[in-house]
Amino acid sequence: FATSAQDPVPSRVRVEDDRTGMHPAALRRAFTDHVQFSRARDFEAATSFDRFVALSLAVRDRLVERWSQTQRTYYEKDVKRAYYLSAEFLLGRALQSNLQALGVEETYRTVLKELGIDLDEMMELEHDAGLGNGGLGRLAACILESMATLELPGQGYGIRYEFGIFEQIIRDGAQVERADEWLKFGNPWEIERPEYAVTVGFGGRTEMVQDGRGGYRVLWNPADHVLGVPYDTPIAGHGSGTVNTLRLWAARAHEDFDFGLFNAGDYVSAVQQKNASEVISKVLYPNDNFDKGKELRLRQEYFFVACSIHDIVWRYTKTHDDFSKFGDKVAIQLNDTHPAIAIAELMRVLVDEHALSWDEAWTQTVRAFGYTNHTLLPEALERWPVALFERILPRHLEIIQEINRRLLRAVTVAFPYDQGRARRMSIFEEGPERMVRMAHLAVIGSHSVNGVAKLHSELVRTSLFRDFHEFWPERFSNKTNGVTPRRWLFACNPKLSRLITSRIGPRFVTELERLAELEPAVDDPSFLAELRAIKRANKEALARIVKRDLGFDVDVRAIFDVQIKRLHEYKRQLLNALHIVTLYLRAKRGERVHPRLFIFGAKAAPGYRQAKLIIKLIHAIASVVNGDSRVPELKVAFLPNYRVSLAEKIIPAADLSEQISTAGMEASGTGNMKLAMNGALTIGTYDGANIEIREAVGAENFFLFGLTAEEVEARLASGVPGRAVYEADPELREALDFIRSGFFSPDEPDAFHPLVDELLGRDRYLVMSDFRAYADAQKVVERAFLDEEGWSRKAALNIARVGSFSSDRTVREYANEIWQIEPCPIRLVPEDPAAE
Ligand code: 4GP
Repeated sequence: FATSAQDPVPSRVRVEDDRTGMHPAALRRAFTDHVQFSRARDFEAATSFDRFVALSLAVRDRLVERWSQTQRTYYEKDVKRAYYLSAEFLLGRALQSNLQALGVEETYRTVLKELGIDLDEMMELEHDAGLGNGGLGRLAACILESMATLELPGQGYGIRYEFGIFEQIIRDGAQVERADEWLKFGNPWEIERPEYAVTVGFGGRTEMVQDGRGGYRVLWNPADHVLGVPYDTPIAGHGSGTVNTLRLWAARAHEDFDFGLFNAGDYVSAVQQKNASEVISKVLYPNDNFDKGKELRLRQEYFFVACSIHDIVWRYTKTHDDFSKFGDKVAIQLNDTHPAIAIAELMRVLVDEHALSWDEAWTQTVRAFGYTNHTLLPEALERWPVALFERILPRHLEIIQEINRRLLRAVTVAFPYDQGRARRMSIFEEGPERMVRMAHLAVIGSHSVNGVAKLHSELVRTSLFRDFHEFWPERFSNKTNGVTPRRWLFACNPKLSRLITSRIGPRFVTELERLAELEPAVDDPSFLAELRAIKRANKEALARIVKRDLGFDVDVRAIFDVQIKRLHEYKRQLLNALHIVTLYLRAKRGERVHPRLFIFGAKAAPGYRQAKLIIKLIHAIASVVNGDSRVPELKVAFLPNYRVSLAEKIIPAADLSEQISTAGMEASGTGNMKLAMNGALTIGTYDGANIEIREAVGAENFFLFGLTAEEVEARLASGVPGRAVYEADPELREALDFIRSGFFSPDEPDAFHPLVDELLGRDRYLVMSDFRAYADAQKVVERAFLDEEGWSRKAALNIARVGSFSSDRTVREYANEIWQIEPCPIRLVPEDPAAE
């Protein structure tokens, strides 16, 4: 084979064949062989999708050796491992990440080019793995990637949803949902492992039986069983030899799922009932920051938790005869309360199945668990009716009652004259319907509780879990979120990465703090000019997407003003919309406004009426504004089906990052970090990680506005209605009047009255209260943007100063302060003795 690319493999790696070799010749053979043998296609007849799968398999082969070696090393060294339990993993695409992790992207690009294939086009064929709603699920994906890059022994556990987050279609300016058939054409990254299937019980009864040692133990006889089949996905570290595992469980009917019907000869009904079990892993609940309390959701949670705890205990007992070291070898992180039932499940397994005493089991359980809280919104806190719990998980309810009994005894001893405290701290909420509070279970059963940004962790301590913090102050800490710079800078913004590399070398990719070395360059006009040229090129690329998907031209000199995140009232897309209307009316009056393109990406939960109406309003405004040839300076682009792979295209093109939540309501935010890392300036409230971003980049490089969390609390308590603000602000009044009059919805003039009524009434998210400060801050933005040089200097400072928002920093903090795990470097085999 004639080859043109350089061999990127260090000389000590000797293995060199079609399955593992990194030489251009081996990469080429691997690809063409997979087309021929895995897809059974002549090269000429292969479709582009065949090629995508073949390339993915060739890349996967190269991960497999490292994957096995990683798992073997962990086992041999008997290292402590961290298990990340999460109902969501919003992974996005894998091909480019894996190519880059292995360091073969450029080699493959050249090899494919010789075959007449464009790698970038090929990467576009991959369907996003959308097994999450938003921030919480994407954080889980960043954390796994950072663990592998930092060579930390870790594993993720979750659910292999057959349908991930729904596909959003816009029809007549409104959101319509379609099922996300991400597995329709197969998933080249996963490996099914039916041999490790786990049986999970539901329902039934408990009884006391003799334990054979003169005592008694509890026996749970579940009414139904479901099988959990694991599917493993490799999570490769960038430039490390580590490949960790994400194990996702799929529900299958258990063989005895309905003996009765089979015996009665009703074969067809019996087979039909298989569906009832398999429905458990069918679909991701599409709610962000909201708990709907559905029975099937509780079943999903217990299903994946029971499988995962079984797996963790099984792995531990392979190398240990008793459980005295369980907490030394196992850390389990609960990504919010969705997997919190794991605390009761581990107790059940240790006490009922392994005959530990309650105290021994509880000691190991608390040592193992850590809990991360991701939201303070009351509607998101999981509470389950006791009656439902008893029906589905009778043994777990007994265990939770015992956990609670012991807690309340301890609380009463510590605070003997404080009756209210025991009631407030109880796992059970009394009322017309008794409820199980999952957050309380999570706090009581974990040695560590953390929030995800400084302000949020402070509010966790002082409001949400105030009593618990007084009782166990040492349990509480902060772990500010981060994002992986591999995906959110290196991969999504190759031009900027090249510029950074040309100035400070490539090590920022795994050591993001090194971005600080760019600081001297912010006063170098040639650096700033290059930065501007890159932003412009990225904006041109996004403009082509807008043209392709929405059909209109945009001026790349406009401010690209970006709000991309789930549609939620507390995130206040409505505030942004009111500002657009204000600018539009100013322009109509002949005032000068700088050209702007407002870019939105947002899915609304299918059952969230106000959120869907806000999407409709944005489309209605877009249709008027974009169609008004007398106001050519303003355009509104709502890009449908916002998802990880779309974010990767929008973020590098953003000038302005909208982080405008009601203060105290956005736990952290992570899009704010991604946008700043790519040189967008933030307009934001004093909320979540915005506060820390502003501290890092400098107040003069951040557009702050609005009420503080304390002021929000006070104002909500005193109940200032939106109408008072409306009366006092003529510009706001005009904007709202236009919306209410049906100007943007002539066919349906009343369409947006529910939104206006909320604003003029309760205004729960203080959109009205913050409007003037926001509109004024936007004027400051516009002035700053007119100063090209000044703006790019601010952008450069944002890039240079966001080094601490890497998920590597976050994961290091979890590893050192919560999990107590250490890096375990993987030596690739066989080593070349000559290289030693
Ligand atoms: C989200 C928070 O809303 C967001 O602020 C945070 O950055 C993210 O978690 C990761 O910590 N919470 C959820 C949720 O997505 O459903 O609670």
